[in-house]
Amino acid sequence: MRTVLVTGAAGGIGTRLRKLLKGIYPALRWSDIKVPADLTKDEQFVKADIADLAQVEKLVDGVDGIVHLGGVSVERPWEEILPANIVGCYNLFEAARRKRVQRIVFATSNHAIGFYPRTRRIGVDEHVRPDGYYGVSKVFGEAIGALYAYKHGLRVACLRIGNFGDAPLDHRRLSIWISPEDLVQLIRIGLDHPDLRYEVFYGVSDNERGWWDNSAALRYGYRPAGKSEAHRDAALAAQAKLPKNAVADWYQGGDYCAIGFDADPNDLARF
Ligand code: 15L
Repeated sequence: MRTVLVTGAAGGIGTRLRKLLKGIYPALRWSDIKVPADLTKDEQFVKADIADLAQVEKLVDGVDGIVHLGGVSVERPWEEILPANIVGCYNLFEAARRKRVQRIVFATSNHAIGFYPRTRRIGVDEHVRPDGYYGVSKVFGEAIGALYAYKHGLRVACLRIGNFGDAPLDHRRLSIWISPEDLVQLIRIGLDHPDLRYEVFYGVSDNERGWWDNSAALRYGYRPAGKSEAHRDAALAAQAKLPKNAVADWYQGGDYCAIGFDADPNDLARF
């Protein structure tokens, strides 16, 4: 991997990666729909709207690998998700195919499987259970990744990221937290591992309370170092200040599951 493009450079994860990936790959190209406030002179930045295929084709020209973080990163109305996350994701894969990019690491999300109860341990072979339009867009990204891998020969790693940050923020995040360094490990596996064709990995640290079987990532050499239990007291103290919600507290996706929820809450424990 010589030249790596990272989309979503101005977002929370992109902003951290701009420091963490420096020096790992010879050339890094950063992109976003808006210019990052802290952009430095030595960073190569291309402003682009991923909803526009012509712009994306130019953007990916000459890169070997892409880390696709761009698009909408939270639950939003369908009208916002469609151009940024569905059309944008198609554009990214299609432009990569046309310009012969070898690899894509796609940032999917725990919200692709948010409607699994916290009592279930799941791997990557269960049915998806998206918890909103955002989650649906991540399922779409995982699917188009598989299509372009098996039909067009791209190498694709989909990282179902839990919650990225220096520490887990609350009770739920104690199960799904991923440290910045562990995410970098997974990105490097996605960009560099010689045996990879298409995989879905959980973007999660080594959390005692984890809900996900991440053996696929472990098989590829992932050795997470972060442990959420080290931050337990602070996370539980923060949780104690949050309102309770039967739906959000039951499902892995938390608050996203409760947005617009109007199914029978008595069914929670049955499904
Ligand atoms: C995500 O996918 C979001 O991008 C992030 O903002 C958080 O909401 C995270 O999931 C989470 O579930 O904590």
